[in-house]
Amino acid sequence: MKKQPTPLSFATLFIASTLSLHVSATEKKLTQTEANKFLTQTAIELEKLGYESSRAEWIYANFITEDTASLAADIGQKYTDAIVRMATEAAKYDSVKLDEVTRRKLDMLKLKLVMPAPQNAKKSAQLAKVSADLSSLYGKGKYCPDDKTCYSLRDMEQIMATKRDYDTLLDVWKGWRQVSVPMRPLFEEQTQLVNEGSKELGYADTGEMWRSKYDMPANEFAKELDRLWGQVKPLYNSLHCHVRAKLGEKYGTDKVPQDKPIPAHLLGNMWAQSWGNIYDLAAPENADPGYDVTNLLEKHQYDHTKMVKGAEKFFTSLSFEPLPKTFWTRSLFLKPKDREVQCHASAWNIDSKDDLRIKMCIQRTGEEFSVIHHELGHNFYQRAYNQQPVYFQESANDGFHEAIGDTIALSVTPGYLKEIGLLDKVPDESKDIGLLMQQAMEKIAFVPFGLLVDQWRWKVYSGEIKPKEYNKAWWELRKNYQGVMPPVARDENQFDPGAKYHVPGGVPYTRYFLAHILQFQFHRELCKIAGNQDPIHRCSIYNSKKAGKVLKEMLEMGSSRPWQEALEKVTGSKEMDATAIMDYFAPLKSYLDKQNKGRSCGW
Ligand code: X8Z
Ligand code: ZN
Repeated sequence: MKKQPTPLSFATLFIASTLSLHVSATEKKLTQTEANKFLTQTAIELEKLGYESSRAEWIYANFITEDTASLAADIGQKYTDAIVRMATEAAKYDSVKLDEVTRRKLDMLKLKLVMPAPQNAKKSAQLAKVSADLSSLYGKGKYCPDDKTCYSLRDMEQIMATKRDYDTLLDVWKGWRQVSVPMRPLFEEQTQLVNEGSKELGYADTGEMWRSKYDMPANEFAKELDRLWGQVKPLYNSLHCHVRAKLGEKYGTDKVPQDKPIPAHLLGNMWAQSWGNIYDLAAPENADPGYDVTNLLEKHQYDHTKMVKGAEKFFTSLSFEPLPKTFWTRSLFLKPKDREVQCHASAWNIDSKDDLRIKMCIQRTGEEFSVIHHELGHNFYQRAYNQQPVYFQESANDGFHEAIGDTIALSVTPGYLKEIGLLDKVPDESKDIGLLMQQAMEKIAFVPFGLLVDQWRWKVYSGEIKPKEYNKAWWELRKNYQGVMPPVARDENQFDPGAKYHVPGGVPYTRYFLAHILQFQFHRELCKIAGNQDPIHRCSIYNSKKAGKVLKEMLEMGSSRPWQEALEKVTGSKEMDATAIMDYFAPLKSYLDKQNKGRSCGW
């Protein structure tokens, strides 16, 4: 279907870059006045189209049938075609002298689409259909090991998180990857079509278009990512070494060889993207904090509403307004029993004003409690920039959108849990290594995964990875960045990238890598503003109106200014910087390096 707009396409990102379609301004004398007129008219149309397509998309994602898919695809096509037309029109002003704000609005428009359709009705309709089919395959995906049993993705994620039997995990890991086999030809076709659309808009390919959204030249942005990854890599390698050793103790070094990548099904997560669920296997002796949030939620009988209310309260404690009444009646919190829904969590602002909603299939776990904070971060951001012109109703860059709720979740510390009555006693500092280990297994483990998904897609879009090597190239990147390997041989009959939501969903992934760097930068600075004196991993900004004020000011900017200025607002710096994440985990790094003495690390 149309993945444009995705729930967060209103979070999808556009930033200044100079796209030149070589349209001469002299064809028709274009001026500042013409540009203003064009932007005023276009804004009205954009608002109308956005509203219409959000509603269609919402219904589809909450009620997946062939009919809702085809309706959403039709409206998605109309939306995409309109934006392609607007972007083409906007490019006609490339060589016209304009004021800064007008220029930025036009730039945003040119970069608005994530999956641009070719300017040919048949091809555009085909792109909408193929995208809808991809998304449906994922949303409806199930694994039925026998006639009587069928597992949803959620069931399988639960198994991956809690079971420790090698073969059970392997079965489910392979089972979920059957879902993506039929996606392969659709993905290939989608790639061709969006590349054609991107070329028509003046980009070499879709990857280049995606990289052009960051207020700097596309190739510099790619280098920036390498630089940030280089900062985190030593810590990742230490964590990898330790976790592999622990897995070797658990499963035997024949199953987990100590000089090879880790088998991808043993890390507690369907995609091996975060490892917090197997914290128990790596928990440091004598430094375990002695509680986990899942148990606390159960003990205190938190249901889904109480979990969402709890997360909302954090935001209101910073002086954000409570969520609107309609949020509570229109959101989807639980997996319905009677119909197919897209369970992958998302946050929406249907009318670009205050019709905020989340769609999640909430489970009572600590991990999901964090995801709720993540989603509400999107909602509070969306509301904060709703006074901006429609062109700037976006985050500073897409990493910012993904980082806000996570920043708040970093403040869900033992001290905070005690304050809200979930925890009786804050463990003393001797237990901090346990907490940091848990956190690193979530956050540090994620970093290379956050990077590699789009390293793969960029190469697919540029043609460097050919369809006949989709899977091979995927597993090479998984090995190189993450040091994980498939537990059984994979080949080109499979399509393992498609087993990750954002690939069939057409949602760029680099944003999550950025978010993991940014959230620690935000946390460090907001803690300073809140007057925190504790070590940074013990800081909670709960109740700090001062921190809330600065955060809100940044969110209210939307994408009206380059992201560097938004970052500066909170952190005083214009650079993304991984020293914050490294500082946060510094005590753990020393611990890991001690543990790893005498082990051979690497793969
Ligand atoms: O997709 C998400 C959010 C919705 S924007 C739940 N995340 C990525 C993922 O699940 O793969 C959050 C972290 C990474
Ligand atoms: Zn998100």
